[in-house]
Amino acid sequence: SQKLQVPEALTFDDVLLRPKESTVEPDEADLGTRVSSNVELNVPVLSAAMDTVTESGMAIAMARQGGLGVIHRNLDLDRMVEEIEKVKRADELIIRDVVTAAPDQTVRQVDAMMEQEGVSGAPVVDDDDEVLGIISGTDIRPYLEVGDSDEVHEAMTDEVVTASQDVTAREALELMYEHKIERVPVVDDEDRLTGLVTMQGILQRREYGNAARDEDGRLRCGVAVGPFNTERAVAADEAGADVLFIDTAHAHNQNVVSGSREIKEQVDADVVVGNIGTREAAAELVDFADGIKVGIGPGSICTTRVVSGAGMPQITAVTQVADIASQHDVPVIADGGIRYSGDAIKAIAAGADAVMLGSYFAGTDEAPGRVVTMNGKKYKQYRGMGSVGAMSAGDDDDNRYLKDEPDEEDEYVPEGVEAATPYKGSLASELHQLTGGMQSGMGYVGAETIPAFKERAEFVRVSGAGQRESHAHDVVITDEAPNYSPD
Ligand code: RVP
Repeated sequence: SQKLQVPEALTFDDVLLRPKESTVEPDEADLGTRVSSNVELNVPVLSAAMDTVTESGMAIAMARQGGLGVIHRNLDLDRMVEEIEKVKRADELIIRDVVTAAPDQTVRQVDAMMEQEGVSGAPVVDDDDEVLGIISGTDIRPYLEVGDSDEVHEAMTDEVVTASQDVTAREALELMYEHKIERVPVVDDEDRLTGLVTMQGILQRREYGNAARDEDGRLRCGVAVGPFNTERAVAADEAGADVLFIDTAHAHNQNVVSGSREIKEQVDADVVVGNIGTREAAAELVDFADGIKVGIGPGSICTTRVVSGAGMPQITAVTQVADIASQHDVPVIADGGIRYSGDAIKAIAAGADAVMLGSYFAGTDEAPGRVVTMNGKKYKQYRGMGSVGAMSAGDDDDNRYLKDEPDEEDEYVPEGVEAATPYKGSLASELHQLTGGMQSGMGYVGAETIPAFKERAEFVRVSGAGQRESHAHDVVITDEAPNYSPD
């Protein structure tokens, strides 16, 4: 029958990169890319919009390393705004959430407050926010021992060096040097406090030279939103999100397409739409989307293909979408199914500009959730956003996998599972392994940049025997490698 004359679709394990002549040393390979029309990254990697992967902590860490975190949407609107603001403020030169003291507080109160807030000094302001002085541990400690009053206005330094709102890092450093101080309050024309620049903050920004930043030097931040909630999308945009990810399981659905178009018209941020996995779907999105995300069923915790019978193996899905998207200069993100750095660079070879990972990062310190111990091994929780747990946790009217909110838990038809993943330590070291492996792939193919690599890379098809040969085989592994554990 005609029905059975079907095309074949391939995934990561079906292919390998064909080695080519090269003059590129892996550490010279440049991973810079574009994730959407107006947002460039130094590292082509995104952390998944999942409630066990990305909140502000992960998004800050990802952006500092040059990638992008996409905050999940199992959060109410206020929490979402807060999380975005935390990322946008994390590395700001001028801290806006300043811990302040009042002149008539006692030094003991201020000491306790500074300890609790984790700061070592605070501007002293009156009821109108006018700066009266500044107080630090150095002022407080001797005062607690030998002072005869215990009010802040006695103990504080009242000759305060302040800066105006347009201060640069260089100017702030000069003030600090000249006056031997570590923090400079920022004031408006009426001497009212609007922020604070600290030495520690300036040094921290230097530490992350590869960070993904906006034009104002703030960290980049992505956030997932539903296709039918324009209010939420507008709030995310106003909170400063750089990229909105219209987060659906099947974006080649006409309601999703029109909802996404509507959102695109209302916001300044870039709008990435997904997920899809075919050429026809890409053709629907290229004329308005700032980026397209690919993946129907490849995720480690995803059961969509088994539950619904629908899906598209990821290498074929990415090549199909990239065929169309590249003609319209729309970036493509390969989302899901990446277990090793080799998978990530294969996704780029297939035509993606960046990759999104969930399970790879869920075990890191920066992912939400705590470490649990089972049989002496450490794990962190990792669950699909279409799992019963994640669907019932969200108050969302438009969960990605939810058709109609059921009254009873057993009425959900999940497309994801709840699981645990080995605890892995810091995101920075995981990402180092991931990007190091990707650069290695670029070395084997002989391409110094991501665009050049996409052009030059070719696949060979691998048999089952070839795949067994690829993995460690016929040995007993005695020491765990940082970037490999057999499936
Ligand atoms: P992985 O990296 O293989 O763990 O896949 C993560 C991706 O899986 C997510 O970015 C998302 O596209 C998809 N996902 C998330 N939840 C579910 C589900 O419950 N089916 N799938």
